[in-house]
Amino acid sequence: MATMATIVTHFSPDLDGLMSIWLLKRFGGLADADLAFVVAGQTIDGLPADHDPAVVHVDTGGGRFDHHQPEVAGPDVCAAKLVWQAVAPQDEALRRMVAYVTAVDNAYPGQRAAAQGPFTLLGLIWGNNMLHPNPAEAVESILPSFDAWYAWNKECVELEHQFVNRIEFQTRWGKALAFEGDQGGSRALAWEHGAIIFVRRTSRGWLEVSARSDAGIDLTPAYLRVREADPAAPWFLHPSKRLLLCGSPKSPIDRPSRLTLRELVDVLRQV
Ligand SMILES: [Mn+2]
Repeated sequence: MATMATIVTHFSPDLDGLMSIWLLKRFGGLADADLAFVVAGQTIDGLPADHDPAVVHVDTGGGRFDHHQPEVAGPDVCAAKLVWQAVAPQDEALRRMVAYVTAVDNAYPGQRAAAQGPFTLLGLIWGNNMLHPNPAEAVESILPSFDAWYAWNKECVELEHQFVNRIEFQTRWGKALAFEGDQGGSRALAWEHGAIIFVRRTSRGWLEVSARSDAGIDLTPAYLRVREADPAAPWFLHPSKRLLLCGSPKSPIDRPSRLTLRELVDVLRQV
């Protein structure tokens, strides 16, 4: 695609249009493209959407990156999906993001609650469009949120690959899962694996033992045992009694516990 390109979408760009623009700018070689806006469904100057390779229409105009034409429309398609298939179809993190956009753009019943919650990407987009009447400013303002969303999804994909190295074991409270790694989403993934106790050691040696919030667990006995096992380490039992920490990104420490993940697992088995 040419460098001096223009990306066209409809006024008040929505999640689908924004995701399409973001994909073209980050993965489609159109980082420096200008932005232009039309009434939804239309094209620049009323010309066919794809007649000029330097003008790329997304989510409007009936071209290759629109899905409102009868021959393309369907519950499993959106503009962002068409763009993704064209620019980066092998990227698993993008596939997940596009799946979400597809669900929202087609108003899948299960997505309505997520879309209307108190703090959602759609809410940010809506408010952002309110704050920036100039749609080009609105787009530039929201695109970094997609960068962050992508970074998070990549981390989740990587985490799932690394999760084959998890340790599952039994405790007095029930199933526990231990994991060595730095990814923030690992605790939620542990709950998905049916654990109610999550144990983690980061690359900096920081340790975490946490209990699922609805499991009614008091980690005080674990706190007493880890203090016996490594008295010199700065163990911290959160007032909720569900979280036992020894260093964390919010509370970084230079001298972590000497316990390895295996040793911590052994301690917890014996609580
Ligand atoms: Mn759309």
